Amino acid sequence: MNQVQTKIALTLGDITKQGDVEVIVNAANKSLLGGGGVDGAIHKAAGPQLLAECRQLNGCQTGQAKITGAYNLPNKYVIHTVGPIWNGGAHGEADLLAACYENSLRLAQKTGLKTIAFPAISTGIYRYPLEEASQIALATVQAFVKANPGAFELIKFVLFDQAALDCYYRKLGGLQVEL
Ligand code: AR6
Repeated sequence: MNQVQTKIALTLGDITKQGDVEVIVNAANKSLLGGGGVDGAIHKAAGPQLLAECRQLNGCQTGQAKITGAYNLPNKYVIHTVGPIWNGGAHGEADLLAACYENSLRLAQKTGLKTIAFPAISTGIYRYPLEEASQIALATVQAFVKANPGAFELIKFVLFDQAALDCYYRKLGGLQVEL
C-alpha cells in the first residue's frame, strides 16, 4: 500500500500568512469572540465575517475545538481551540493542552483536511511555560500521527519568535530519537 507520510514542520512566522495549509488553529478563549495575541491577529486578517460566524457557536470549553470558515485568510478553515490558563501545573493543564491538539486534529480529519498549522497554544497570554507546552504539543501530535498514519500530509508549528522555534527544535529532536 502506498501510504502518504506525514511531514511535521517547524517554521518561524505569522500564522495568518500560511497559504500552504488548509486550516490554521486559533488559540482562542471560551467566548470565541476574539481577543489579543494570535486570536486578535487571526480575526484581523480574516475580517468581520469570522466574528459573525463565531457568534453562532455559543463559545467553546477549554480543551475542545470548533471549526469556521477562514474568510480573508489564505486558508479554507480556522479551528478555534481553547487552551488552559497556566495555574501552576497541578490543575489539569497538561491534559487540557494535549486535548486541544488532539481535538483539533480529530476535527480537521473529520472535515477531510490534510494540512494544518498550529501556534504555540497557551504560551502567550495564558502563560503556559514554553518548555512544557512544546513537549506536550509535539508528543500529542506525534502520537496522533502514529495512531492515524497517512491522515495528514503536513502538520506545521508556526512559532512567533526564535526562542520558541529553538525550543521546538530541541524537543522534536529528542522525540524523533525515541521513535
Ligand atoms: N502567529 C503565530 N503565533 C503567534 C502570533 C501570530 N500572529 N501572535 C502571537 N503568537 P496567545 P494563549 C504566539 O497569547 O496564550 C487571546 O486573547 C505567541 O507568541 O496568542 O493561548 C485569546 O482570546 C504565543 O507563543 O494565546 C485568549 O484570551 C502563542 O502564539 C488568550 O489570548 C500563543 O499566545 C489565549 O492565550
